[in-house]
Amino acid sequence: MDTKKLGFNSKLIHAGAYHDEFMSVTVPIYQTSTFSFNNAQHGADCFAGESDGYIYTRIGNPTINALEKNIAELENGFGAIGTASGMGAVTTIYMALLEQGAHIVSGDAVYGPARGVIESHFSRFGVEYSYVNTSNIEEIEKAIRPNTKLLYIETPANPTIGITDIKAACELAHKNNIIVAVDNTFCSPYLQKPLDLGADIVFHSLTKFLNGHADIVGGVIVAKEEQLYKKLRTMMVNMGPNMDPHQAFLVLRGIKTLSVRIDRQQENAMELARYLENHPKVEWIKYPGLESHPQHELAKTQMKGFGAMLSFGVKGGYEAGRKLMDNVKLATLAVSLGGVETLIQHPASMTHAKISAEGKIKAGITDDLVRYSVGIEDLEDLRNDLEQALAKV
Ligand code: LCS
Repeated sequence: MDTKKLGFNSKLIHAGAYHDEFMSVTVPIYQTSTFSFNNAQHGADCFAGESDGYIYTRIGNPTINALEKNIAELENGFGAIGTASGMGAVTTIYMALLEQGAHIVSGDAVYGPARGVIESHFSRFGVEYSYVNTSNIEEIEKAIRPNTKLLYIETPANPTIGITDIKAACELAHKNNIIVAVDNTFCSPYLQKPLDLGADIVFHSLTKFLNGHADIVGGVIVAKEEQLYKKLRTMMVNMGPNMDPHQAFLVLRGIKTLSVRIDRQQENAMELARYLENHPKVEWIKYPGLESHPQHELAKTQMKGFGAMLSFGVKGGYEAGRKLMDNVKLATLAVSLGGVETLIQHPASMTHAKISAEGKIKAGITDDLVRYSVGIEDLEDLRNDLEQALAKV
């Protein structure tokens, strides 16, 4: 069946899926490291790319391939590359596109290690970097140098929930021959399609919304065009941060319920954001669905929904935030996000701890910022949980 013509919810279930010789309804787990050849010529043809046969799981595997095809269709890309983790996707992109002397312009509020690995490691190989507030297109423009090769955007950003105008950023980058990669982890393709807005690459930590059940770590890269896809795949195959078949199977299972999970999560998120905005002990809150969010209008045009991630500060700063985190009972104090269970964490001391104090201030990762990933529990229970915890602050 040509799944390309199906609607998004049908694609979630059917894109990339196939039936094996036993007509299994779900994609089986091909838990094998290697695949046999019919004869020596067949082996040579597979290596030469003249036969479709599988060779070795780092290079390709039917279960992983099913997931890659599924996500490539969801993101409207040419092809996808599964990786061992979201950071495996990030570093594969960096390795493929940043040579010695190249320059990257990146959002300053991005997942901490995506920034840390450039500042601490890629710099050792002569890669130059500028971290700017990509919500402000002028800041991106000012940072561009003749050797800028990659514009790296995360929107909504982790953990500030800042939003970048993907279309405007891509127009600017392309005028300067710069490739644009967008981290779509906070939205998933259900809420935002960066390739349709002009990006060259979109990638995810599958660990979050796409899998949705906090039981695997994984990543994926989707390229809009064949040439870039091949370059990224070659890098992944050579570097080795490949996905595992069992991991791919679990993501294929999780992805089927993506839209129903996110519908419920963002419904809860909107109500909780309104509740927190009106709470006397809450100093500030950032959620794209609130009129008070500085890029609310942009969010309305770029995103299909406002997502399930919110950040807020409690009056009394870090100590008050700690009190809140120590007193919630239903929300779990843990890093990661996007699963069916509600999680709460403190980025300045946890996920973004490695960014310098100065870098954190510039990026808006304040000490009082508490990040809250909304799950699919009953809204009343989540509100009551926050209410009793805030009462103790
Ligand atoms: N991109 C974003 C936006 C992320 O939030 C994360 C992980 C990654 C990439 C990296 O993916 P991973 O390798 O973990 O699959 N974010 C985390 C977080 O906020 N808390 O714990 C992990």
